[in-house]
Amino acid sequence: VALENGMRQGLARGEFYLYFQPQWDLKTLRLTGAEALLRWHSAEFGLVGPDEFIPIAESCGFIFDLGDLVLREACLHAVQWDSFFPGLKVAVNISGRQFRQPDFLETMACVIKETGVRPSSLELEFTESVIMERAEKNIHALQALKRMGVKLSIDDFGTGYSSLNYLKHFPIDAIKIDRSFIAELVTDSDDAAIAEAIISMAHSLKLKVIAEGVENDAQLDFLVDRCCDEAQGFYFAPPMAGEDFTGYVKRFS
Ligand code: G
Ligand code: G
Ligand code: MN
Ligand code: NA
Repeated sequence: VALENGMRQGLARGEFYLYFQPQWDLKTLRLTGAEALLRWHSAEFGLVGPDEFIPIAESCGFIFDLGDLVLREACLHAVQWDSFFPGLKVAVNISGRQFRQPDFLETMACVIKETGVRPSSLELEFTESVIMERAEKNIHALQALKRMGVKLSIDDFGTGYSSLNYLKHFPIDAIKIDRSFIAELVTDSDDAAIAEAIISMAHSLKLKVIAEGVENDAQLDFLVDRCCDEAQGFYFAPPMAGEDFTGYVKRFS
């Protein structure tokens, strides 16, 4: 309850802001965009991580206000970066409760219109579990999002329950291999087999694959050899503040 009240005050005080982690194309070796990651620098509690406050925000409904802020901020940044790096995309994490909110599609359309973001520079990430529950209903919502022109991806792929049969019915553009499979990629033959299988399955379904949590050369070599499309992780850069990412984009544009 202390955190819950703290979050509401924190939002009013502007204590929430986005960090951005670069994503790179492994074939062209070009910067492709960034994942937006929410941060809370609380005057009262110090730096609080999303793993801690997102679940609380979800359970108390604060995620609606927070999700709005994230969408708007991400779009405003995307507009700015698109002006000197055309096509750069910004990926935004969408929580389950936010997605299930009846006016989510309406909010999305509003934010696109109000910020003037090029819809194709926006990628929405849904976790496997969010997409798989109420799968039939989700297909329609996802199709509506596709019609708006935004890209869609499945986050933390491989960690949840997933029906591969459903996967082919979802209008998804990309799959993100969870970093738990990348961590021991080179030393654990099971993780290597899983990563390899995800890449080949995704490509058979004409989906792009993004590896998360890439930290070293050996992991990168493995992924390049298997034709993984994109990667993010400390090997390239940690998540950084918006103005730092602006400098980063200028360096690589
Ligand atoms: O940045 P960090 O590794 O601490 O993020 C931890 C988790 O919090 C990640 O799983 C990420 O998906 C989630 N997360 C980060 N930012 C957001 C956000 O803006 N919205 C939602 N729903 N989840 C986020
Ligand atoms: O959405 P997702 O659950 O993937 O959130 C990404 C989180 O992973 C961010 O909080 C980010 O700080 C963290 N992260 C990003 N790159 C790396 C990495 O290379 N290694 C590890 N261990 N964590 C990372
Ligand atoms: Mn994510
Ligand atoms: Na993830």
